[in-house]
Amino acid sequence: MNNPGIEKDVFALTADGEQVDRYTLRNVNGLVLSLISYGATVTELHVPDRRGKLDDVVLGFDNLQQYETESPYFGATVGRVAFRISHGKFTLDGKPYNLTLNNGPHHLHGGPKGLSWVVWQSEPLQAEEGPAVKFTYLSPDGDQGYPGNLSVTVVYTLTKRDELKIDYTATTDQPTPVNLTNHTYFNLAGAASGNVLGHVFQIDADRYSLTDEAMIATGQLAPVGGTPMDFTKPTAADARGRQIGGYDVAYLHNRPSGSPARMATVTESATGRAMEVHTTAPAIVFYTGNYLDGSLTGKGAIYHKHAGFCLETGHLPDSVQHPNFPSIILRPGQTYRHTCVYRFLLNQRPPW
Ligand code: FUC
Repeated sequence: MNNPGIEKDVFALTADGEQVDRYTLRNVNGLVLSLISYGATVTELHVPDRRGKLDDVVLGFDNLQQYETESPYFGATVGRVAFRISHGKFTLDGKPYNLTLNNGPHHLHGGPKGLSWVVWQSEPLQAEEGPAVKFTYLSPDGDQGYPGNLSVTVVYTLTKRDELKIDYTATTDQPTPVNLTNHTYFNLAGAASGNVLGHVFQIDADRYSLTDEAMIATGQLAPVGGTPMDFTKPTAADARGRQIGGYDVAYLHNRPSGSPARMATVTESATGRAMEVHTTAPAIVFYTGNYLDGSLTGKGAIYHKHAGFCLETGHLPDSVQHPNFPSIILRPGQTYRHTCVYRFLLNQRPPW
């Protein structure tokens, strides 16, 4: 059981009787990652603390029914277009589209039956970097209102370098917007340990996206300097975060690059755990579980407000309505690519 590798079993059947598979991956340093084919979801991630004690550092549930009915996207793959699209509307090549609505009058995280809420095809891979699982899904033309048949692949690898690496690709047969992300809620002190606002965050971004009272992007990018959004230097989320009800902020990377570049670092002093986020994507959404309210339970925990944080890499929210934001339109013949790496720094000091 302690050898590096991969095991597969049946997690459960959905309410519709579809089989959901589970994969358990182990790397050479004892990290353990569990994934399920419902939503191509991260359900467990066990990481050693400074004394070598393993804790599960991601929020999750104990059974599939909770993932199907009440999940705030715990660990899920999100798309076709993550984050909010105002009133679910966009125009592409002169043609208007109306998406399904699931956040008041708005479209959130790909809609009510988006990629987080379906069973994906899956197969184990033994990559040179470590054990991996490939998930694929064909989202049909018109799915949630989006044009084109979209073929999506997500590969999770638990690398020898203690990384949870996520590689996304997608192709389409009609022009369509694509912005995939992963919605894992981390708590570096352990899933059941409570509030994450004491964690220290550094985010390599000088600008963030302004939003209105419904959390819809206005299209304006503002400097972080002098605001509670400034994480250019390592800062606990606590002091400033409580005043604004926690963070739910999209940042634009200072140095976007074609290959994964470090965009954020998080440390937790009690356990000594530290994690870096590297991505090819131009943006990251920092969310501190502001909508958790104690009504969800799992892994022996009650998930209160700020029980976990998400660092979701991708493009800026509502890019389809703001031509000044980097484009998320994928066209036939092109391949969408996005890599996100969550790297755990074992027995290493964070870079400050
Ligand atoms: C994050 C936030 C959203 C939403 C969702 C569940 O992506 O940006 O506001 O609450 O999670």
